[in-house]
Amino acid sequence: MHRWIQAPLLRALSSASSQTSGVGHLPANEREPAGESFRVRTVWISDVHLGTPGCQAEALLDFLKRVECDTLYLVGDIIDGWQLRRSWYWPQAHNDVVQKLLRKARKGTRVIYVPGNHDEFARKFLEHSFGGIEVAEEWVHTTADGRQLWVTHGDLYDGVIQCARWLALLGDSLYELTLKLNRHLNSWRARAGLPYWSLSKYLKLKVKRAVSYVGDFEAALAREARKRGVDGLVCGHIHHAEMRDVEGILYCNDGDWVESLTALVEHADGTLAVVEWAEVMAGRSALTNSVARLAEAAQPTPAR
Ligand SMILES: [Mn+2]
Repeated sequence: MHRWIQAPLLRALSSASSQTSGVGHLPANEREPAGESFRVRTVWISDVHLGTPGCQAEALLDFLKRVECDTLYLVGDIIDGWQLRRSWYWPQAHNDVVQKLLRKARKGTRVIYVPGNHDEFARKFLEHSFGGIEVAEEWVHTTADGRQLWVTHGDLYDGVIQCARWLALLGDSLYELTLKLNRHLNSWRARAGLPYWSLSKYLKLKVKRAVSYVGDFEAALAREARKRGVDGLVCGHIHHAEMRDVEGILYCNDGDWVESLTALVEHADGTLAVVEWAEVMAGRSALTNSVARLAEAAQPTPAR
């Protein structure tokens, strides 16, 4: 990574780790009470793309605020070095995500960071730790029921990235464009009272399914997992959360936080599940609205 990116990033990371509490500003994640939270054994998130306007940092903060876990895996593309190299974009919410992650590490969550292609700069720090976050090239996780899951971002097994980096970079710019359209479309939908709908997700599924890209990716990873003698794998990279059997290997993809807002979790008994946070948030606001309507209806009519 270029030094001019590295310096502000490291500054952001180090100021976050040596948090001066007290005077004035408290990070957003420490201002609000925890509210309703839930506990799982393990959480996997990836493809957050901090440093890009597409990153849905507020939704991720909402998730991180409410989830408690023993181990948190950051499965790559957490910080988008490719985008930051083109233009610097680092709003407060993105800092808050970094601070929240460091805070979790400080408070006893084991945080393991497996870098991806957009944050390949972090691969320079393999076997090091940033404020308690361990950086590793890949990992093998053992579930509570004894299954072994290989954890990798997945880009190393992506035919497009491996064979034609220029195509990957072009695809990246087109992807940014659809994300931009997606933001405009959804701010319009929000004004019209319609729920969030991902244009980019829709287009990508159409296009990539058509060229059997997703299938090839899944099969390549399952083959690698079999070579390693594990029961399954957890990856990210293609921004499509999924859990399915691929030739006898459990393929899990934790999705992303730019369009689908998903995470993979392991419950105390070893059961795995994909969490769709957009749905959780929509459910919550529907509940808040109906409670507000009920409260309104219960108001006595003022006597005249
Ligand atoms: Mn990736």
